[in-house]
Amino acid sequence: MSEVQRRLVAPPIAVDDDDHSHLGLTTTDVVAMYRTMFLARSVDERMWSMQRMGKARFVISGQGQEAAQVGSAWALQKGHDRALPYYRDFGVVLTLGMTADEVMLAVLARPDDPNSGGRQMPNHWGCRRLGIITGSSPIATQHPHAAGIAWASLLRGDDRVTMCWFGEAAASKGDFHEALNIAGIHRLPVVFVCENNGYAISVGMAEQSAVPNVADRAASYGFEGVVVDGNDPLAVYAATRAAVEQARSGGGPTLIETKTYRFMPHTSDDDDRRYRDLAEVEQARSGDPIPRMRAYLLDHGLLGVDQAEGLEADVRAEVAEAARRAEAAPPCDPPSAFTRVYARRLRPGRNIPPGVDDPAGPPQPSKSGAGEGVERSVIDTVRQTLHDLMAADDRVVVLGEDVGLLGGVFRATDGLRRDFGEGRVLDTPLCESAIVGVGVGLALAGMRPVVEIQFADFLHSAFDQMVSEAAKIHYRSNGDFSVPMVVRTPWGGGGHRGPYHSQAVEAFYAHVAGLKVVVPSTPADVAGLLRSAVEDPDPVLFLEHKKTYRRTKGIVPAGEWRVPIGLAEIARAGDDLTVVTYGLHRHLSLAAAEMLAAEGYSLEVIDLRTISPLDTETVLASAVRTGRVLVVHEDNVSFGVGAEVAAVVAEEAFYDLDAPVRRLAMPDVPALPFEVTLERALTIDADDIAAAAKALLEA
Ligand SMILES: Cc1ncc(C[n+]2csc(CCOP(=O)(O)OP(=O)(O)O)c2C)c(N)n1
Ligand SMILES: [Mg+2]
Repeated sequence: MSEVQRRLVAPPIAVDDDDHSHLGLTTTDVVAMYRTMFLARSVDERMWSMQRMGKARFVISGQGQEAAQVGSAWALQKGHDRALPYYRDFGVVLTLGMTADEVMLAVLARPDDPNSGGRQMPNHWGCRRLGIITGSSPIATQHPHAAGIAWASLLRGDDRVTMCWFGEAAASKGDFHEALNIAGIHRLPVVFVCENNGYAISVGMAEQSAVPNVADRAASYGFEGVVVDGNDPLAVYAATRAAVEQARSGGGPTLIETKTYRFMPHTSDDDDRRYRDLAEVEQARSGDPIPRMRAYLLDHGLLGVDQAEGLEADVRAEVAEAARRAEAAPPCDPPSAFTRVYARRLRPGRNIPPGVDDPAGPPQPSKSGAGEGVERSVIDTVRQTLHDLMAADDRVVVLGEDVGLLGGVFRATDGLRRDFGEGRVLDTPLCESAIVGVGVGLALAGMRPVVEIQFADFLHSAFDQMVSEAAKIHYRSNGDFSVPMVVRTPWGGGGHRGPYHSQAVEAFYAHVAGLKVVVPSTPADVAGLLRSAVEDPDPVLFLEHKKTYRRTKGIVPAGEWRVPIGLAEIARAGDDLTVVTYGLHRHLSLAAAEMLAAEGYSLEVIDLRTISPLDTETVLASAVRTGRVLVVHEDNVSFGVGAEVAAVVAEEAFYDLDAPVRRLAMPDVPALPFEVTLERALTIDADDIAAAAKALLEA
């Protein structure tokens, strides 16, 4: 007998062993539990037959795991607590109030599916109304969200418990470990429920883990891990209820591992005969939680055979009716594919046909405060603006490495902990993916997190959380969820900091619809854009050039000064050539313009300020007027912002140009070297800009 088989042989339930009343469950409760398990199974079976008939394109099954799902979800307060299920969790979402109709709408990808309106594959659950948080396909990304949501409960004292489900493969991912670490450190009110079915598609437990139990991992994060028979809903309920009570009363997290089995192939695309014997599956079916629970009800006299059969017939009829209604439901409307990209669209989406986009008004410049104000450096402006925002709105919290006690390695958050306390200025462990992921969770829970990533170079670790989660949540949930999170990070070279403390990262993120990318470089813009970013309902990447931190000073207008996201600034007006730039190179381009003015050339300098959404109007109007465009940035030349600006100008202002668009950017080498002369060989200064502009003027 294999290890999997051995643990699947179910311990018999003794007839006189009345588990449920010891657990405070009434007859009605356990019958309802059975009904929900049976409903999950029936929906699942029906969906497979619809798939075989060609009605459903692709299905993911939960058969075999219903006890783990229903038993655990039963311990939550519906609607009050927060749930982050994974893709097999029919039993979880049905327990929490999703209807068979809604599940069937998801299976058939109909627009009225509350989970995603057909945008995601089936089983990618999410329904704000039910406290079910939108989930995605990448394994384990939901763990940091769960930690963030639980952290929000702790900060607000709202007594909610967050529960996060996953397969055992998730325990191999960094996000799992990073999130459990944070949950352990802060004793967060969260329960992690692993449905260990023994396989990650084809890979058995022995090749996934050197320790036999996922629950063993909890010890290294300072909380308890519990192994439970996942085919016994009452055992699962008992363990989960205890964990929920502990979490609710401030006792911190628990990791529950339910040992269970998946009866069906991984998905309708999988052929499980390639990696397991049918005999093993048959053996596992002898521990099937559905007949087992049924036997419990009958043996305890809680249900007669006729009643059980009646209940089952009712459920089957309910599912048949749900399937019929879902099949009859209208299909998706193709133009809706363009909508709900942003919770607040600031500019019309590129290549989105007119008339179908979300409404967008061009951002308006702020009128308040102009003309007054105080002089500050960029770093002081970041700090002061964060201070003002935190004072005005207690949903604003700051988190990151060293942001608390130290005030950040650049001191951008200095004094915030003193003024607002540890609860709102959260020093995190070194775990960029979870820092951003926790930020996503805090935002989903209604907070306004401002995440600091110590150097932009280390944001790469959080790429998945940025592009698969933060950027896509509004779209994938069909607008049901949004992520009002700001990720601030110092970027850029020229400070002799070598390959890993110098990078320009804007192009990676500007490519991703759903994110907004802001790159201010004057104190007034930093203040105004940071306020706009924190108030914006979408995720904003806020890039602060390190070389502007202390050397760039300027007047910051008083009051609630806002600079709209998505609006470039003409930093210097001119007639002969347009320099399009941002970041430190705004200042260098202005210096170059000054140099060339002495030679009689009139340069216009446009500071984009926002990379995405790009202010194409300002760029095009200038290009049309001057006929010459030079794009300057310190990121590599290929596939960057310069390429985008050049393409826009070539597409829309070609006949107004007097010369080809040129790019002045870092050559395609991987990074800026540490040694000063090597670094200088790759960086662009004002002389380089002046020379490139002059060459283009004379072209
Ligand atoms: C990050 C990531 N890598 C790979 C995949 C493809 N994939 C989907 S499910 C899966 C196995 C997951 O196994 P487990 O977490 O144990 O859940 P189970 O499917 O067994 O319920 C894999 C490899 C993915 N979705 N995400
Ligand atoms: Mg598995």
